[in-house]
Amino acid sequence: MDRISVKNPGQRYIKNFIIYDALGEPDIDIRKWKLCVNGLVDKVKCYSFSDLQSMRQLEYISDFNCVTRWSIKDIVWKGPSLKEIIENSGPKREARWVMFWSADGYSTPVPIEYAMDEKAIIAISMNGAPLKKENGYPARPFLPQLYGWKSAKWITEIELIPEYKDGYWEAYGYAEVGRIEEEERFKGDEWKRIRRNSKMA
Ligand SMILES: Nc1nc2c(c(=O)[nH]1)N[C@H]1C(S)=C(S)[C@@H](COP(=O)(O)O)O[C@H]1N2
Ligand SMILES: [Mo]
Repeated sequence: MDRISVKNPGQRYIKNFIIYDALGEPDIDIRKWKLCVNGLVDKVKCYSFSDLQSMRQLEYISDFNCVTRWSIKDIVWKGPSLKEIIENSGPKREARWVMFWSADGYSTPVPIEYAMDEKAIIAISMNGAPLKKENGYPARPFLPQLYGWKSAKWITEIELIPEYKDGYWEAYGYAEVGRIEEEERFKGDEWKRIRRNSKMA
C-alpha cells in the first residue's frame, strides 16, 4: 500500500488518539446525514454515506499529527478523493479557500490547492473499519500535509469561499494553513522565536 511520509518536526508518537470534541459529540442519523458541496460552485451536490462508499476509493498509510505535538503512526486512511468531490460541483474560479463545516458547528478552512491535492480525501474508513463515532463517523477530511485540526470530524459541508476566514481554532490564533513540515502551528512566527530563545521544546 502507498505510504505518504510527511516530516513532522517537534512531534512525538503516542499509541492512541486523544479524542477532541470542542463543541460536543453530535448525534448523527446515518439515514439523514449528507455531505454537501456549496458556496462558489456551479452546482450544489450532496452525498449520502452510501454515495461516498460507492465512489472510487483512495487508500494509503499516513501519520496523524495534532498541533499540540502528539502523533499517531501509520494510520490506514480510505475514502473518495476530495478533488473529485469538489470537481463534481464545478468550482468557480473565484474559489480560493474551502471551509469544512461539521454537524457540531465546528469549522476549519484550507486553501483550495490543498483540498484539491491528489492525496486529500474524505475519509470514511480508518485502519480498515468505518470511523468510530468519537473519531468523526461517518466522515472527516484527511489532508496528509496538514495538522489534525483541519480534519473536521462529523463533516457535513464543504463550502468554497473567495478568501481566508477563521474557523473554530483559527479564531484562537492557530495557523491559516497549518503545514506540518513547516511547523505552521500558530499565526505569525513570533511564537517560534520565543520558543527557540527559551529552549522550551
Ligand atoms: N468536529 C470536530 N472536529 C475536530 C475537532 C473537534 O473538536 N471537533 N478537533 C480537531 C483536532 S484539534 C484534532 S487533533 C483532531 C482529533 O481527532 P480525534 O478526536 O479523532 O483524535 O480532530 C480535529 N477535528
Ligand atoms: Mo489537534
